[in-house]
Amino acid sequence: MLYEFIILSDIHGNIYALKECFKYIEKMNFDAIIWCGDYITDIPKGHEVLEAIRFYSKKYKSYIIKGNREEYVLQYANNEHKNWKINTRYENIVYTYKALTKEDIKWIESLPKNIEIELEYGKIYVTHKLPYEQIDKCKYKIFGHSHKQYNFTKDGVKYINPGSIGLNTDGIAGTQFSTLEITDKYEKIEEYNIQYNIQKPINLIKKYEINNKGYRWGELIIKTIETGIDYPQKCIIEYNKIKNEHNNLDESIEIWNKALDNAINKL
Ligand SMILES: [Mn+2]
Repeated sequence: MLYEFIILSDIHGNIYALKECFKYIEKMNFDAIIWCGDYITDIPKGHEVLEAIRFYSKKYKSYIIKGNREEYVLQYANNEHKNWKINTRYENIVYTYKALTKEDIKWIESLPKNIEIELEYGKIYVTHKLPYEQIDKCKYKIFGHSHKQYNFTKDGVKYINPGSIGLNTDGIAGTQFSTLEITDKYEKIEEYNIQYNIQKPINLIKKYEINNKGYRWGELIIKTIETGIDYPQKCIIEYNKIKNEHNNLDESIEIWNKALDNAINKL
């Protein structure tokens, strides 16, 4: 038997990048799409992305799991985080939640955290974060989360991270996915890096005042789309550094914005 999979992950609300990838994917031969989580937050088209996944998963056989961003939104929806509000560091989650429908929430609730796909060649284990745990009869571990595209073999298991559709941190201004072909004679992994019109998500974020006031998360996301460098991470490192220097344990928007300016201007 021959199996061909499309593997994609970490869309982060970037409907434009997702649509661009599907221009290529729709011309390919494959058996199923493996969706590795983090479809929403950051770029404010979460609802549209979920609609698109539901559409494509009716058209093509799909294995779909949830990522940590879906879990955060579900936790917020279930009132588990009383301190997650607009004008806090968590507003990205709050805004994402507000733009979703009840159907969207129900749908992400229905997604599993992991999936096992049984093939005669062994098992494919799909989860959001790099899995260290031993999985019985597992030949492939497929995951996302780091927004970096790579694959390697360890102890007879092939690890595949397809990078990020919406917000890669591989240093490219573009979108990524991978494919996996398995036969009884060989296996083949291909990594796609595709240019698209990054002005579309950037202009969208700029239009959303909510992304540019308060904690200005949108500014970090724009820089990452432009460069493929992890600016949110840089900002968080700066933030913790300043907080430690000043022995300040409280959440502070002033410190956050100073950290953000440092992160953006330093490079
Ligand atoms: Mn993630």
